[in-house]
This record gives sequence, C-alpha cells and structure tokens, in this order.
Amino acid sequence: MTAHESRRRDAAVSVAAGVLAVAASYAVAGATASFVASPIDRAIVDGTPGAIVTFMIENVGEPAHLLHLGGAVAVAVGLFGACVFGGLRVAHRVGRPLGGTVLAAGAAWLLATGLTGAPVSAVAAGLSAGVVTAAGVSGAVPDAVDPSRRQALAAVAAIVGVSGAAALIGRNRGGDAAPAAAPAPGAAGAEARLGEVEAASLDVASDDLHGLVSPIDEFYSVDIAEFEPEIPAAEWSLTFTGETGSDLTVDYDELTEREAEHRLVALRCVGEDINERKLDAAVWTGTPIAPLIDAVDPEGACDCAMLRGEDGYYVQFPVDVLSEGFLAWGMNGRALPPTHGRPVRVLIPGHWGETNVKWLTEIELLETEEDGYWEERGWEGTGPVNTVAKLWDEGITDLGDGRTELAGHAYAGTRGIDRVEVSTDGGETWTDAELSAELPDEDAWRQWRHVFEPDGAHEVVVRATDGEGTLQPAAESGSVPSGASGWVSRTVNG
Ligand SMILES: Nc1nc2c(c(=O)[nH]1)N[C@H]1C(S)=C(S)[C@@H](COP(=O)(O)O)O[C@H]1N2
Ligand SMILES: [Mo]
Repeated sequence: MTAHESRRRDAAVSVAAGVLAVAASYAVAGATASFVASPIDRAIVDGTPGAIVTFMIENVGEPAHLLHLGGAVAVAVGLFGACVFGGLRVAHRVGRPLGGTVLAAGAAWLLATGLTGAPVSAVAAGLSAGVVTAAGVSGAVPDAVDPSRRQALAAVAAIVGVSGAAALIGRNRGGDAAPAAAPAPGAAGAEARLGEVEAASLDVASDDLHGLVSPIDEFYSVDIAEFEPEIPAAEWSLTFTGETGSDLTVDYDELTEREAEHRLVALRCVGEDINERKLDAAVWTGTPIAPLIDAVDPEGACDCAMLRGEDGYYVQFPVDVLSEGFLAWGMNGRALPPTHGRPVRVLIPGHWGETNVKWLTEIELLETEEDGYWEERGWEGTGPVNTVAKLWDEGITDLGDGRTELAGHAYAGTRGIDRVEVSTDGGETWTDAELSAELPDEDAWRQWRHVFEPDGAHEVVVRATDGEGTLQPAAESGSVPSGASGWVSRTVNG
C-alpha cells in the first residue's frame, strides 16, 4: 500500500470510528446532556443569530431541530474521527500500534469528557475509538480503497447495524424515556388535589380532549437544548447570587421539607399561534418562593432578577413578579418529569411560559436590567399572557344524533376566565358556552362546551372574556414578539 493509500484508508476508518464513538455515546447517555453531540448542538443554537432562530421557528418549525441536530452529530463524528486518525497515523508512521491505539482512545475519552463533563459515560466514546483504532492498525478492517467491495459493504453494514442498535438502546435512556417518575415528596396531597380538579372537569363527548389536567405525556414542552440536563435530586441546589443582602443556597431536601402546596397552573408559550397547542395545565407540587426572596433581601437598583437553568437558559423579570412564584418538584403527583425541569422548576403565575425556568439552579439579583435568552432573540415574552379560547380538532365531535359538540379550553392567566362565547355564523350572533366550575387556583384555565345542530358548513368563532371583564381582542396578530391575538375561527362540518 502506498503512503497515499494508507492515508485514505486511515481516513475512512476514522470516519467509521467517529460514527461508532457517537453511536456508543448515545447508547450510554441517551438524549441527555451527557451525549457528546449535546454541547455541540447547544453551541450551534447559541451561536445562531436571533433573527435566523425566529425565522426558523416561524417558517420551518419543528423540523428545524433536525438541521442543527444533524450539524451537531456531523461535527461530533468529525472530532472523534480526528482522534482516531491521529492514533492511526502514529501507529503507521511511527510504527507504534499500541501507542496509537491508546492515544486514540485517550484523546476520544478526553474529548468526550471535555464536551460533556461526564467522565464515566465518556468511556463509551473512548473505548469504541480505541477498538476501531486497534482494528485499523491490525488490518482487521477491510481496506476502504480496496476494490473488494463486499468487504467494504460489510463494514458499512456493520457500522449501520451497530449504530442502529445504539440508537435503540439510547432511546430507552434519559430524556422522556427515563424511568417512570417516583411519587413526589408530598404526593399524597397531590393525588387528592388531582382527584378534585379532575372531578371539576367538564364531561365532554370527545375521548381525545383532556380535561382540566393535561396528562404528563401530552403536556407540551419547549426546550432551547435538544438534550435535557440530568440533575440527580441529591446534587441539585438553588443559589441566590448578585445584589443580595445575604447569600442563600437551598438543596432539594431543604426545599421539599418546606410546606407543600398543590396548585393547578397552566403554561402557555408566547411563540404559539392563536389555535396552536402549546397551552397545558397540571397540578404541580411545590412551595412558594417568597420566603426565600425575603431571606436573601434583594438590593439591586432594578428590582429585577435573572433566573438560570442548568441547560444554559436564562430569563429576566421583576423581583415582584418572581415573588409570586412557586418552586415545583412534582407534577400530577409524580416527581417532575425530566422534560419539565427535574428536579425543580419555577412557575410564575399568569406570565408567558418562558418565565417558568426548568432545571432552575441560580437566581441572580441584578443591578440593571438585562435581556434573557428569548429577549436577545427578539421576543417580548416575560409579561402576562394574552386571553385566548381554543378550539382544537379533538374538541369537535359529531354526536351522531344530528348535533355537534364544540369543546375547548380558555386561559387568561391570573385574570381568570369569566365567559366564553361561541358563534356558529362567522361572528354574527353569539351564545354563551357552558364553563367548568371556577377553581380557587390563581393561574388556572377553564373548559368550555357548546352543542349545536349544524346545517351544512358553519364558520365557528370562539372568544373569551377575562375575569376583569375584558373581551379577548379581535385584532389578529402573529406570535412575534409578544404573543398571538385574535379570535379562533374555523369551519366545522364543511
Ligand atoms: N431551563 C429552561 N427553562 C425553560 C425553557 C428552556 O428551554 N430551558 N423553555 C421555556 C419556554 S419557552 C416555555 S414555553 C416553558 C415550557 O415549559 P414545559 O416544557 O414544561 O411545557 O418552559 C420555559 N422554561
Ligand atoms: Mo415558550
């Protein structure tokens, strides 16, 4: 083999090794922050200019994730491949096969540890890099430039097979697939409260439309990071920093020993379209944040705080608003699921979803106002939510007797909902919908229901009036920068 051929062969083996190292890392870490592509993905997302992020959210939507994710995986493959290429070169040029193998494995392990800060799961990437280098050195890997295609194909098939297996293993780890959450501290009270709230739900005909409590696996989720942080409760703490009169750090045990409350709280993302489904509610278990704020005695001139999550997310808003907040460790009677901020998140009554920081680890009291993650990207989503009444597909049910049931949810944050009206003639005439009972929770939503006898196609419009008597504005606007407005209107029976 000429020197040139040998280099090409090493390059091919290195790409294969890069793929395997990334696959092995995924098999061990799953879709978590310990997966080697995770920090790269975050760097890509953080480095993308805000205007592009907003353009992608508006025009590409969810599939845009695949773009940065694919880029992150490709970069990871390149980096681990480079470790192996270095090892192979040392083995061939200097004639030190063992040295080259150890070098490749060590470099890959160091790289994975450096990227993720998780030395134990980094062993997977280091080991697979070492194994492939050893195979490449010993000649056990088919010559990639050899015309013997069968061997090359077999190698590709093996890589695809191993990666596929790794993907399957990884999917069952971490992220949403983490072991079903244990009951949260104070869960007994949560179960009772959950029962009460469910009993207050309207009895709608549709099986697919949930009531006042969104099931955990249907609750929407918005993350800036593709891979969620994993923080064992025993290692979690919340620290108050910055302009404080006295410092304070609370750990999980100290927090959950405080008096627990079980609140029905709805969340709504400022980025959703008027009838989208980024609005949900759960019964959250937690404790008010006000006593902690009092204890730290904020002194900053702006009376504002920057909240930070372990995933690198940050958002800033007034201390007064924060003082109304609730630190939650339970959701619908279970420990907080990974996707929703395990072990602890904050819930800010009545403000847009972005203020509800998940994996909350730091609250910095500021001297002057600063932009949060989304505000740096052009959003203005730290204020109170807009009023909305929804009519989703699953809320439209043909009752089979000539009647159609329309049902949905309405939300206006802490203003509450007083009334939902339905028009079946495009807004000419309006009828009051039936409403679910009003609950004591300050940031709850309500359900509405209206049955009518359709006669051909109907233009159905719904609108809510909040607890202050203000009708949901009819003027339509998109979600950027401060939330969608207008009335939900759709053709039924058409
Ligand atoms: N740490 C962290 N907190 C976060 C986010 C995030 O990406 N990271 N997303 C925010 C946004 S934009 C919304 S709408 C809500 C969604 O909460 P959920 O995923 O539990 O529904 O979380 C907020 N808190
Ligand atoms: Mo959001």
